[in-house]
Amino acid sequence: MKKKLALLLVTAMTVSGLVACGKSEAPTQEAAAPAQEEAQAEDEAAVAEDETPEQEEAAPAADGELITVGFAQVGHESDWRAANTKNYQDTFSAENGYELSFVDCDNDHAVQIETVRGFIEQELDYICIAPIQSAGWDTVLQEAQDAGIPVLIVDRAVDADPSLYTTALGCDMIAEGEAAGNWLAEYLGDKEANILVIEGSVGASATLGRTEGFDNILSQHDNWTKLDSQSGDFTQAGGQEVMESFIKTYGQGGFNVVVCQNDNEAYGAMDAMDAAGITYGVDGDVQIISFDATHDGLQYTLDGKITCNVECNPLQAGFAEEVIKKLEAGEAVDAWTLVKDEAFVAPGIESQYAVTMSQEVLDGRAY
Ligand code: GZL
Ligand code: ZN
Repeated sequence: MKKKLALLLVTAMTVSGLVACGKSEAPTQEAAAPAQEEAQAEDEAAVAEDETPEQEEAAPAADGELITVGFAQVGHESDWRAANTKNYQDTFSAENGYELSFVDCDNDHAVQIETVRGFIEQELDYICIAPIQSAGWDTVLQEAQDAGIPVLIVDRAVDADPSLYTTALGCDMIAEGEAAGNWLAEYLGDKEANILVIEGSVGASATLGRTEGFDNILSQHDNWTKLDSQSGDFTQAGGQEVMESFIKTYGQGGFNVVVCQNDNEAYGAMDAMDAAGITYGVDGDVQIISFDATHDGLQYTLDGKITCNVECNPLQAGFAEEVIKKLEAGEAVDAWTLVKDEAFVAPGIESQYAVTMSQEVLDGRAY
């Protein structure tokens, strides 16, 4: 795609919100819902479309060449990330008409900024960024815009003026945190909660949003106490390390809820509690709340080890491709697409906020 054509198209975008359900089958689009403030739509609700971003025939650029797409990925810290990476590599393949420049930025913000600068120097047609942290993006986004390269902010959000990028897509992390809190309130009734939180990577919108959302609910319960929160960096090792230090500090019986901001942290926390002889799960002393609802995370939920697991669907590349196809066709694009989430709970638990796990629910999952 010629640069100046891209620049022309980028400014022709409308703003509206599309909501894609995070279900295991191909996401469908429903009426718009309020999105994360970073990507707040400036316009009325979208006209919900009923088609989903299926894998249609290849999308060769107008001039027949492959469309070049740069993807600055967070890293390889979690199972969720691995599923998200595979989804982008499967979607932006040569047979689909793309040349993907994929860079694993290894959870290093400075590397990610330089990666984007490299994409700009290579004059790629499009740049996708899954931002490791929300802050520090204005300068390089301005450089991409000056170079006439449309930027798609994917998965996580940036704390930057939305006019600096073409579109944003991903989850409402605040809603995910609130879903966890609402379920806990329903589950506990008027019982007290002594809560430990293993947070995600420092400065990531997933961490900031899930923390904010959960705290919105926590503040409504004066018999809930957040004893401590530390970052486990979205990794299993991080989750285990933080849980071990929590156990040293608060000891057996000192806490009854552990919120892990992703499944890999939950696996580490379970290892630490096993080693300390602390029981968890529906028949245990400690209830674990996790996020991501990856396959293994939902297996643990089905097994009653993780009591509540809030989904975040990693299969989002179809929405990024949809934006690129529209830009290639000279169509206006949406300012944001929100991937709606749902939550899951262990068998035997009925909830207005979550789906009760079963083997068929697990078998029906796409990741
Ligand atoms: C959420 C995503 C988070 C996952 C983690 O959209 O950004 O990053 O929850 C991953 O597993 O590390
Ligand atoms: Zn989600």
